[in-house]
Amino acid sequence: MSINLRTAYAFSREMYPKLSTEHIQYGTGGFRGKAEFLDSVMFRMGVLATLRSRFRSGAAIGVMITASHNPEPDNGVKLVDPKGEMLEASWESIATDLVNVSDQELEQQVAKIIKDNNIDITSSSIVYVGMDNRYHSPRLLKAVADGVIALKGNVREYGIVTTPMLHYFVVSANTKEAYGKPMEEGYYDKLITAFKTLRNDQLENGNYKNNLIFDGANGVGARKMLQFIKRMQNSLQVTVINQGIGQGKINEDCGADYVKVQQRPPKSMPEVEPYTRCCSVDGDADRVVYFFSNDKGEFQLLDGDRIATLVAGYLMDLAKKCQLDLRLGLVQTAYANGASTDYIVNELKVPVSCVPTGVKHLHHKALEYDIGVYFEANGHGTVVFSDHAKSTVAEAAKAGDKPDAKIFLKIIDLINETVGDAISDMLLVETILNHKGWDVKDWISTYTDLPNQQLKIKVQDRNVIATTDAERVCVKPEGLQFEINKAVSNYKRGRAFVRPSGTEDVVRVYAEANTKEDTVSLAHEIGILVQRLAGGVGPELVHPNNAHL
Ligand code: NG1
Ligand code: ZN
Repeated sequence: MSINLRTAYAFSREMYPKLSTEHIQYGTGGFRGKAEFLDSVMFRMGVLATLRSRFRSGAAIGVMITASHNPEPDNGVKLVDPKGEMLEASWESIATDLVNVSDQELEQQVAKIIKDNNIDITSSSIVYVGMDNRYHSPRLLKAVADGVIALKGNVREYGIVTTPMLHYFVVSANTKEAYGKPMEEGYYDKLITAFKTLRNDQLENGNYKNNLIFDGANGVGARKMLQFIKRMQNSLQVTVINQGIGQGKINEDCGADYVKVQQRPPKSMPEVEPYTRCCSVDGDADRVVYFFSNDKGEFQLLDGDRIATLVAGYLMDLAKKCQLDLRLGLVQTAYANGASTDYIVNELKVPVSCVPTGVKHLHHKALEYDIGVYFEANGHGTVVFSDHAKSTVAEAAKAGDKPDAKIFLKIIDLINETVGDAISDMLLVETILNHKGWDVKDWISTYTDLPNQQLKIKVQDRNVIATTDAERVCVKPEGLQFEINKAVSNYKRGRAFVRPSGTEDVVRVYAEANTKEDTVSLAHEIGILVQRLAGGVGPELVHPNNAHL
């Protein structure tokens, strides 16, 4: 097989010219930006995915086209490595260099990647491509596919799928189907079979009622949930709201990010009984948070930290009941509510570690345990099991004398270990609540969240902020951390940090404190500090209490 690269680049210049010279970076969620500027990025990512597949001896590489929880005009692309993990860090910079070179330099840059990595460009390759349901996604998918074809690679298009489905397909293919069948039906089958077995016809138990409201964020998760419902035969009663298609824009006033950050239900929320269990996923269905309103009509959030503690507690009990000596650990980020960390340390007595934002950091750390539970507060997370854990549980289940080991085995099947999966996580939470006979009141009473708030601050260049210690300490610009410490010291149980977003052109501020009022004030103070010391643009932040003045 010979590849005429020159023809490929001429083709790319005409079909996918680079329209913007603004530098973009492969961040926490790959490349993100306004969809109209992404065609050349997509073409080049098709090229890169093919090279990566060849570099990894022909293993399937995934390319997901989505801007996750971001608004409809945005889109993005991220690559999935052979084991289902996010693209290896050293290739993130290769990706960044590749999308930033001019059309004229593209040929040379690709040649450099091939040479530096000693890639045999005639060897076999396969790229799996999926997309969310944004209207520009099909156009961008074609650009990725053309990038693959330009290098005479093979491409398999999955059409509209959730991000975790694509990760599952990649892993299934690369494990020669040991993990499952790399097709949509294979994914439904695996999860639904495990879920139904675990429910074992006990659809209600104690306080647990078989009834859930599912906010699909007008995204791909809504569509896939409807497919689940068709196949689940009422083993879970779900009402899907924000289904997309004529019901609103993706993530607009709904979805996991809106619910978590705004701390309120989706705008389109129907009237429901107090304490009705509701959950929201994001646009590509890799995050989920739960919520409900109490009998005073107050909104109550059960976020990723709650899911993590629920899951870790349950798995710990299960391991104990099966008398299995497995090391369980929990991984969080700085966004985890301080109260959840206290609960994990003091009540669950599980080792907990804090890593920088971005699922790749959490996933990586979780792999150090036999059972690694990781969740970002925003609801992105899963559980990973070591080979030792899997074989120990399988042996115990086979021995037959411990019925809980059979449950444990099915729980492993129900979990999409490849990446955070909103639907799989939701099915896991439903299973645990059912087994415990818990409703949302029982669940939320495990600990009391500290009030918390996030702000986005626009600055000239967000990279003037540099952090250390899992993003909890700001080392640049000089003096900012000193001022943050000073502000925090005035608040009981106060904690705050700042970091540049990896997916949006903003600096994020996080604050928590003993009361809601204190939290709002602390967040405001820190926001002003960022504006003053890190090159804020636009008008100075107004304290919400003065907003009407
Ligand atoms: P950035 O924009 O880097 O904060 C956001 C989320 C991450 C992760 C990525 C990927 C927060 C505070 N940050 O990253 O947790 O989910 O998007 O989509 O929620
Ligand atoms: Zn997402």
